[in-house]
Amino acid sequence: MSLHIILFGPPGSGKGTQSEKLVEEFNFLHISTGVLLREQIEQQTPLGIEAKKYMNNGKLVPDEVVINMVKNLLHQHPNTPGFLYDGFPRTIQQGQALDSMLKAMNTAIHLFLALDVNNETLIQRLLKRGKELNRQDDVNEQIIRTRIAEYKEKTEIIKEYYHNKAVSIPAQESIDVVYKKVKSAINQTINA
Ligand code: B4P
Repeated sequence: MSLHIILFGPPGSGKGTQSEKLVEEFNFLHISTGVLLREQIEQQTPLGIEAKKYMNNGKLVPDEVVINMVKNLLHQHPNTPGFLYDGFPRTIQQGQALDSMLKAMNTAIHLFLALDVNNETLIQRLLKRGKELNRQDDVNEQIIRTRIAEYKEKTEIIKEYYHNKAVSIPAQESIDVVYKKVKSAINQTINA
């Protein structure tokens, strides 16, 4: 049976960073809607051209776009040890769509890991990445603040939606310290 784990948190909380380490250690399939969207932008597909308008302004991309991307991936990997959702779901509608897809596969979310970091640290981390990688949505503090506001308005509530699967992880410390906590929560789920 494959595990289904959501890695949740505001922009800059370490979702992508922790996912990389988890994928290496547990061999999970990494489903990052942010990565998938940036690939579409890179390839200048119609989907990518549309998504770019939202992403570069710090706004969420429309639900149907991301839901379809995830749906396609779920059916392509029947034998993976686990699916790691990074940055998805970001709205209640996306959460409901994911639950229906999993129900149709006779499974459900096993663990919802919520990374907690304060706003000032988020902004500093993203501005630093903006300088290092020149990611368009990281270079401007106002766009970063819009992303955090979108998170507060549309995304944060998802933690309540998955409350019976949720584990909060204080994620202010170094990448390796946070990883130890994330890994321990996953091992507890595996061994339950
Ligand atoms: P994402 O690609 O998901 O990007 P993100 O939220 O900024 O976080 P990410 O996971 O990449 O970065 P991390 O915190 O690991 O989304 C980008 C955009 O795509 C969204 O704004 C939206 O427009 C769109 N989108 C994506 N999914 C969508 C969906 N489902 N619905 C609608 N729209 C969607 O790392 C940030 C930085 O912090 C890194 O430089 C890292 O090195 C550093 N860092 C991480 N942990 C640290 C630690 N413990 N200590 C110090 N630095 C740390």
